[in-house]
Amino acid sequence: MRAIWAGILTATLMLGATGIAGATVYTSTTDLDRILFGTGKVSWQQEMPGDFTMPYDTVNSAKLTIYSNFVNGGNDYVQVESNFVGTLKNDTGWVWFWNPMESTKFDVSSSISSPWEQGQPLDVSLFYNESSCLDFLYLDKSVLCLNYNNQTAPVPEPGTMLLMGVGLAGIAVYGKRRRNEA
Ligand SMILES: [Ca+2]
Ligand SMILES: [Ca+2]
Ligand SMILES: [Ca+2]
Repeated sequence: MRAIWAGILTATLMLGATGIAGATVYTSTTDLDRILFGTGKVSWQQEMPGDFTMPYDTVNSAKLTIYSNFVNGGNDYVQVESNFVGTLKNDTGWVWFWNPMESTKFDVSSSISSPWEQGQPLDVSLFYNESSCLDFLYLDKSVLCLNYNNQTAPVPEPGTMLLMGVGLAGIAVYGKRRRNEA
């Protein structure tokens, strides 16, 4: 009898304690497509997976790639969730009419931290400085690649709650019997 109660209780606690975990890869693209002159700030939101929340989910890696060209000076700073993550790579194209897009990859994993609400986007800002004569930069798009362990918040189901109740009652009865026997 004792073993049956212990088995039910263990199974119940295991069901209630954890959801299903697994590494998930998610990507989102934000089209920016703009020419920036002088100095200033551009902000945008990068979509995050709809089932991502913190606590519960954990980030394995998070890379944000920004595509741009005609970038000069190494003074164009990228901020993610209020953290500076680096500068845009200077443009290496030298032919005006043939200028391939440059990509700069930023590690933004430390910018994604608890608490993170469901549906909350990633806030990104670019502080640009293209202030020399006739200077500008072209901002094309940003792409997020997020690898995370998706875990669901434990939601006890009515059946589980009932089992747990029965299990606890069993322990109480068992304990009382032992005391009475002693
Ligand atoms: Ca989740
Ligand atoms: Ca430039
Ligand atoms: Ca610059």
